[in-house]
This record gives sequence, C-alpha cells and structure tokens, in this order.
Amino acid sequence: MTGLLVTFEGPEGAGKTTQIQLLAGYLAQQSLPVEVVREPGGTSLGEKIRDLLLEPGQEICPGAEVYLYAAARAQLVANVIKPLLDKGKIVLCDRFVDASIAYQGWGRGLEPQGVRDANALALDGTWPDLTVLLDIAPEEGIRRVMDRRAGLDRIEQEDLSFHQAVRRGYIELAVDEPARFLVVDAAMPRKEVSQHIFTRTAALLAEKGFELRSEV
Ligand code: Z5A
Repeated sequence: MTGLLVTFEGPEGAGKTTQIQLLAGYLAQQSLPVEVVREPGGTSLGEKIRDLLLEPGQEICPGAEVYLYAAARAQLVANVIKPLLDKGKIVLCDRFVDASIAYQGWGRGLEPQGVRDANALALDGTWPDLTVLLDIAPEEGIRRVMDRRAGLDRIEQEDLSFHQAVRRGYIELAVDEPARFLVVDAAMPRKEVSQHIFTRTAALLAEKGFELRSEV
C-alpha cells in the first residue's frame, strides 16, 4: 500500500506545529506508521536554505525566493517524502507547495500559476492527499508568535497587508480544490481544532484502507 501525505498550511501562528503533534500522537496511539516533516527544512541542504530564507536582513528577490523554497522542497521530496510514502507511511508535512503559492504568489505578487509551475520539478508528481488549512486573522497569529518568542523572522516581519494577502491566497486555493482542503477556524481552542482534523483524517485513512483501532 502507498502512504498518505497530509500537509498543514495557514498564516504564521495558526497552530500548525501544535496540531501536527496532536495528530501524530493520535495516529501513533492507533499503531499507524506516522512521520512528521517540515518545510523549509527536513534535510541537511533544506535546513541551510531555511537559515538563508528566514534570516532577518537577508536580501532575496521574489523570484530567488521561489526557487530557494523549491530547491529545499525538491531535496525533501526526493530524499524523505517519496521514500516514506513508498514504505506506506503517513507523512504529516508542516507547509508544502501551497505555501509557495500563497506567500510568493499572493504575498509577493508573483503570478500564482507561475509559482505552481516553477515547483513542478521539485514535486516530481507528489501531491497532498489532504491539506489542512488553519485559518486565522494574521494579527492574532502574529500575536501568538510574539507571545512565544522574542523577535520575528524575515517573512514574519512583512507588513500586515502582506499577511492578509497570504491569507486570501490560501482561501482561494481551498475554494478551488474543496475535495483536498479541510479549512478549520484556528481561533477555536486547540482541542476543538484537533477534533475536526482527527475526524477528517480518520475518514480518509479508512477510505485508503488503513485500519483504525478505535473511533475518534
Ligand atoms: N514560507 C514561504 O514563504 N514559502 C514556502 O514555500 C514555505 C514557507 C514552505 C517558515 O517559518 C516561513 O516560511 C513561514 C512561511 C514561509 N513564514 N513565516 N514566518 P516557520 O516554519 O518558522 O514558521 P511557521 O510555519 O509560520 O510556523 P509558526 O510560526 O511556528 O506557527 P504554527 O506552527 O502555525 O503555530 P504553533 O507553533 O503551533 O503555535 C503558535 C503559538 O500559538 C504557540 O505558542 C501555541 O501554543 C499557540 N497556539 C496554538 N494553537 C492555539 C489555539 N488554538 N489557541 C491558542 N493558542 C494556540
């Protein structure tokens, strides 16, 4: 059986990392083979590219930004995600190609289809089975991030209109592909958010032939 790729998206501070950990715990309890990866990063090359991309003050033009994210993604897909899927694993990925379309397309003002096309080689046919979009007002997401740590990275430092454009981009993507996206109001308490995610994931797993030991 081939595995399953579930990606998590949303503005910063939406709770992706939190929800990935909760879902990974739930799947592990069910004795299902789950692995967690993140973008940009997850490989030695990807982590170096991540440092470059997030370093405050680093000058990167929008086109270069697209290719840097795509280069990190190519390495992650080829060396980590595809091999895991081939082994039948459930891969939970913290951001994927939709982030490039939302941030570099909608946020930076590049043609969204061009950003998608620029990622074709990196994806090599790999596409999420389910994408959880944690939707939150950027003001609230940034507030959460600032409560957690001092200092914002290069992308977080962009102005509010950038983050609002990113959020609109994500919503457009979800409207275009309703069968792939689960949109959840990320302003809800953690447990309520996770219930929506568990329910949808469990239904998809059953559909794909994974055996669940108990109800959500
Ligand atoms: N980026 C891009 O431009 N193009 C691309 O192709 C890709 C990425 C792949 C990666 O940074 C940056 O790169 C990112 C997009 C851009 N932009 N920025 N900046 P990152 O990986 O360091 O950051 P992130 O992906 O935005 O994650 P994050 O800031 O760590 O947020 P999160 O994972 O969504 O949230 P969290 O860590 O789970 O939660 C944040 C805080 O909120 C934490 O204290 C939680 O305890 C709290 N929290 C979580 N859920 C709740 C609820 N429900 N209520 C209250 N509080 C909550």
